[in-house]
Amino acid sequence: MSVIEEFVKAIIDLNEAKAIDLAKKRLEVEDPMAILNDLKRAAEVIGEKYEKGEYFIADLVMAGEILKTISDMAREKLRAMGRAREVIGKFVIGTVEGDIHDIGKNIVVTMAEAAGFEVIDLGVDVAPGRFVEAIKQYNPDIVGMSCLITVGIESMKKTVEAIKEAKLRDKVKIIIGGGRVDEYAKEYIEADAWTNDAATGIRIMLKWIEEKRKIG
Ligand code: B12
Repeated sequence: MSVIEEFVKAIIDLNEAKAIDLAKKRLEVEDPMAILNDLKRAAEVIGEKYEKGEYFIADLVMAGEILKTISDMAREKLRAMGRAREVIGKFVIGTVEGDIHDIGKNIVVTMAEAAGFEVIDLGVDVAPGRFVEAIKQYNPDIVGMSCLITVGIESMKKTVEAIKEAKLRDKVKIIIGGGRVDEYAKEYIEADAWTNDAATGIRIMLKWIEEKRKIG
């Protein structure tokens, strides 16, 4: 078995010590992005096991701890690799109301900072009103919403509606991300883009900033 497969298997098996040990070894020689992608792969299998009844909530909690520890290690290395010198735009992000998953969101935060965004992270379980207040206070170019559970789709819709009601929709681009979003959700929520991959999200955001600069 390759180190990568061994690493993914250790996470799926909830073997914390082995997973962390392999993560340390891999981070010495590999791009942290590769490790983050493998975390997502492992998380998907863990989610499937939970759905099938092979894993229980305690396993999900254990998985959350392992994923968080390793993603924090990879984020630390990403940060150490250097932050962009120039601030290129402002980005407000949060996990929407009713949802407390934040491992993916935190990866997006780190990558957005590395790409040159000033990031205002509202945390988890963020009510629509808090997104609206943050737009008023920080005047961001882009708002990001993360959602991993089905009920979060309605929270995203409500958040966009609140932004519209506050007459702020034209001022921001909105990107949604996380395991529960797709093209259909994007249309329903009336967001500008969707992704379930942080790197793709950052590429979309950079394109928006470039377009804005051309117009402005
Ligand atoms: C770990 C985990 C937990 C941990 C979370 C710890 C934490 N601090 O986040 C804990 C144990 C707390 C937890 C709780 C629950 N969980 Co949970 N959890 C997971 C699990 C296994 C992994 C999630 C994860 O971290 N993935 C790894 C990261 C890196 O991936 P990601 O989040 O998708 O992020 C990437 C991209 O999507 C993207 N991205 C994410 N957000 C954004 C935002 C923007 C703007 C952009 C651009 C990109 C972007 O960037 C990231 C990197 O590429 C998933 C399984 C799965 N398939 O996701 C279930 C899962 C999400 N959980 C689930 C459930 C049901 C729950 C609970 C309801 C269980 C319960 N009965 O209590 C609670 C919900 C509590 C709540 N109100 O939110 C279900 C949701 C099903 C559904 N359709 O609603 C899942 C899918 C498992 C399953 N298959 O059943 N969970």
